[in-house]
Amino acid sequence: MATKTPDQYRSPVNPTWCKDCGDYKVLDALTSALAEVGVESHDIVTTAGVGCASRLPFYLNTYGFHTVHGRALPAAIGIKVANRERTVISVGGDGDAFSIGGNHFIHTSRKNPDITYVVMDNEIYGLTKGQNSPTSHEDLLTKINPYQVVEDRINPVLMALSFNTSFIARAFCDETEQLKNIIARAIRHKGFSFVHVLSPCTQYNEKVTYDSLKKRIVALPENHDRQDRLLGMKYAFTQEPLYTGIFYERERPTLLDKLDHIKEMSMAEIGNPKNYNLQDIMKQFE
Ligand SMILES: Cc1ncc(C[n+]2csc(CCOP(=O)(O)OP(=O)(O)O)c2C)c(N)n1
Ligand code: SF4
Ligand SMILES: [Mg+2]
Repeated sequence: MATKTPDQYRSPVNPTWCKDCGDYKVLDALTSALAEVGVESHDIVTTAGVGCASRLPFYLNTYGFHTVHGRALPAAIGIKVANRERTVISVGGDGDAFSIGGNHFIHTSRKNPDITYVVMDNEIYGLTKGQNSPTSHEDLLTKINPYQVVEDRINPVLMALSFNTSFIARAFCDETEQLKNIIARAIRHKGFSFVHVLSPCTQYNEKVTYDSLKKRIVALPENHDRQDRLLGMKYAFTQEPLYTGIFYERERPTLLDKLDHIKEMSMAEIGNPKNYNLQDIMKQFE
């Protein structure tokens, strides 16, 4: 297999993101990770919902599906089940993933399909010009919450740990080497892998900046036991510092493993399907 370069995974489309948007760095890290893993462009499918972050598949030289808001994951599951050889990657923002699409995040974790989900969290709805998202800080006043934010914020990594997502990591987009390594490992992981990326919006969230994040983040201890979900929760619960790295990583049967098993069991029960007669089945219900 010839060595791949990140450029091979970029489409000719120029991103419409604002200057210095964190998502550029995620795009670079993702293409570098794909080059490292070495998967062919035509074997990759990316899906996204709606938002600035969700525009990412346009900039990739892969198959892509820009779905509707919050529906990147169900589309990805369908694609993986129908095309098991494909590498399937979903991307999106914090609003897309945890607000309108929050429900899918829970149930995708339960199904454990072999797909990777990269969420670019800027703690704001960027595309629609700055409304609070589920990860926004309670002090962030915006046009829709000019006096006080009425909802508590959520903690995506802690949520994923409670859903037993089989690979869970957090990274800062400006730590490009760490982000690339984590995404590459997430892609190689067999099962549902979630990468929570801290990715500033330079237009609509002046509280979450490169400088403020740089001051808050600390890498997880090198000897962190990634199989220990409870320990992962302890680190995820901590907000100061904000830990980065792989919190949890444990493979278990994937959705396709389970579907294959069901198929085997049903085949064993009915024998050769060619000999099976629909009329005989219908008679059971007469
Ligand atoms: C069903 C539906 N509801 C609302 C919208 C409007 N809308 C588009 S993007 C978005 C939020 C995007 O926020 P996020 O996912 O955090 O992405 P960002 O733009 O911050 O990267 C909303 C509410 C929509 N497109 N469709
Ligand atoms: S509005 Fe924010 S999230 Fe959207 S492209 Fe601009 S900087 Fe990035
Ligand atoms: Mg956002």
